[in-house]
Formats: sequence, C-alpha cells, structure tokens
Amino acid sequence: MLLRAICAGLLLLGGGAAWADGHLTVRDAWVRAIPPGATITAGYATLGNDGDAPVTILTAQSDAFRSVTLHETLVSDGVARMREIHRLVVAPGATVKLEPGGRHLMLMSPRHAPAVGEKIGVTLLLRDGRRIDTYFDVVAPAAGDAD
Ligand SMILES: [Cu+2]
Repeated sequence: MLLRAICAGLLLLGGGAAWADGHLTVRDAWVRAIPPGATITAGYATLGNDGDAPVTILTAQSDAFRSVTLHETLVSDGVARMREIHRLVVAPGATVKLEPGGRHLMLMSPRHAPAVGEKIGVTLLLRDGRRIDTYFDVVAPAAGDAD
C-alpha cells in the first residue's frame, strides 16, 4: 500500500504535461524611424519560445503609438498588400521572424515622433493573459527601404 502511494506521488511529480508552459523570447527588436510627415511605421523582431508549450500572441500595445496591430504582408499579382492578423503562434523551440516583407507590428499615430537611437516600449499581449514587456530600438530608415 505504501509503495503504491509513493508510486502515485512520483507519477504526479513526473507529470510535466500539467505544467507545460510557453516562454516567449524577443531579440533584435527594432522599429524604423518615422519619415517626416508620416504617421505610420513598422516594428520587427526575432521571436522565440524556449518553453514546452506554444505561445500565442494576440496583439500588442505601446505607449509611443495610439494604434499597434499585428500585420502580415501578402504579395499577389506582384502587388504587396498588408492585412491584420489576430494571432501569431510561436511553437516550442521555434523562431518566428517579424521582418520587412513578412509579418510585422504596424505602429500608427505616434504620440511623438520616436527619434533614432531611442527605445520604445512595446507590450505583447498573450492569449493566456500574460503581458510581455519589451523594447524596440528606433533605427534610421535605409534608402529604398520598404515593408
Ligand atoms: Cu503593416
């Protein structure tokens, strides 16, 4: 009887699935500085997940912009168009790049024009209710740059 109780206890301790958890990592996060007269820019980063469950990002917020959405760029008939996406899943062990020409953060209506070299705070909102605070470096736009 005692042995059986101990075994049951070990099973509970070993039952890692009950504790599976995603852990989002954010690297190389940057936004393109806003050209004079513009009110829109994009944010890019390398997202990782070193946990053992998927992480789902639903949206993002920033004190520096009134509107932040997740976008993807689609090319059809040679024309690039953007549309909002309402979830972005990072599988365990996977890397998802937010990059020019692909998925990105669309940042609109800045509260002030972020200066090159500044960092802006961005909070990623996860489906499980967690809020991941991160910082994006403001980088000068390169000539000929496009989303
Ligand atoms: Cu966009």
